[in-house]
Amino acid sequence: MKIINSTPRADGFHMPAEFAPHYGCIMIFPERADSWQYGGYAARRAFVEVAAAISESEKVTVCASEKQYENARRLLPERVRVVEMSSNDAWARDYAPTFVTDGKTLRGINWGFNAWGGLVDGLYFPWDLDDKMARKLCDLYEIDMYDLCNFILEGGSIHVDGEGTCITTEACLLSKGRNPNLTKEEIENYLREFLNVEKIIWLKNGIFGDETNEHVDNICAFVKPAEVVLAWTEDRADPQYELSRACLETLENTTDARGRRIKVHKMLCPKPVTITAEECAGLDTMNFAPTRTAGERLAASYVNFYIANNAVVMPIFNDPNDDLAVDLLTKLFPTRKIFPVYARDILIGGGNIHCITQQIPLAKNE
Ligand code: KQY
Repeated sequence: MKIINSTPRADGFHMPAEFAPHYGCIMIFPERADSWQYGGYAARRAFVEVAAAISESEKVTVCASEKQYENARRLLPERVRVVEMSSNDAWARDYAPTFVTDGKTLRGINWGFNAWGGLVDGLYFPWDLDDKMARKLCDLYEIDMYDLCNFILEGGSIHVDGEGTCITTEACLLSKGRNPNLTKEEIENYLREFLNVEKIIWLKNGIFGDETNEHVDNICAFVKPAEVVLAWTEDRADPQYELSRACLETLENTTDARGRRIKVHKMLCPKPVTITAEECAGLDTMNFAPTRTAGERLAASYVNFYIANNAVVMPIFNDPNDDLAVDLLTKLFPTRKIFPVYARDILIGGGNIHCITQQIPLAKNE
């Protein structure tokens, strides 16, 4: 593995859209007991369901700690590769590499990772093992890497259409805990150079209470070029209403990198999902403090789905709106099988199916 000192833009590489063909997918097995209730027992079952669904149509690698290796190997289907690798938690979207290609070769980007805000408003300390994962994974896949370890960015904070457009949120990328010394223009330049995009669409906010400072991947996702789904509520009394309405206004009043207007499909959220006292009792403390409090609202959204080669793996919550969300994705992805996964146990960790997966695009010579 070589470190490359230029940029993907200079080298003719770009980040493809998630709906473009994949070589595979990376996941990490969950175990930390202050993130996942009751030692992660139920979360591991949900991760296994996700990995099994994705691995029907692409190669899945799951990284597991030495302690969880045997368990992961036993629970995951044989077609899933399990490798032993240390991490602090299980958010492959945020700290596996972002992959770029020139259509022939694959390269990785190692963004800096500081647990969603470092010592300002980060979610755990330390995060050093997570931060090393992109480099280790580039080694594992034998690909060269752009090292951007001084620029803090998580994969869940960006979505691209593969045709020059990136969507992100101001709440996250301009937050004080990430790159406080960079201006919005300087941050845009990093995105232009490293994702190789022409246009960045800045949504103001994401999902209410999303502890990542409101990653875009929980509120809005491309389903094809110039077409997105947007997490929505019709309840004007819900704090989510204003956040989603402002996103809609931005999306309706902009064009993408190719000058196209963007078609927005509203995706109704489930009713507010709150954590129970029993679930909280199953979470270890962090620095002697509880990581969640009973009744706390979790950032539940159906938009946090993963687009695999032949499937869309989506979260459901045992909510009357589950069926509407399944129907919408069935209509929007007519050639893919929709896999709903009951995802409450992933949500309790602070994210969902998109946050625990990272696609590896197919470079044409593979
Ligand atoms: O990308 C994500 N949504 C990860 C959230 C991490 C939360 C840590 N408890």
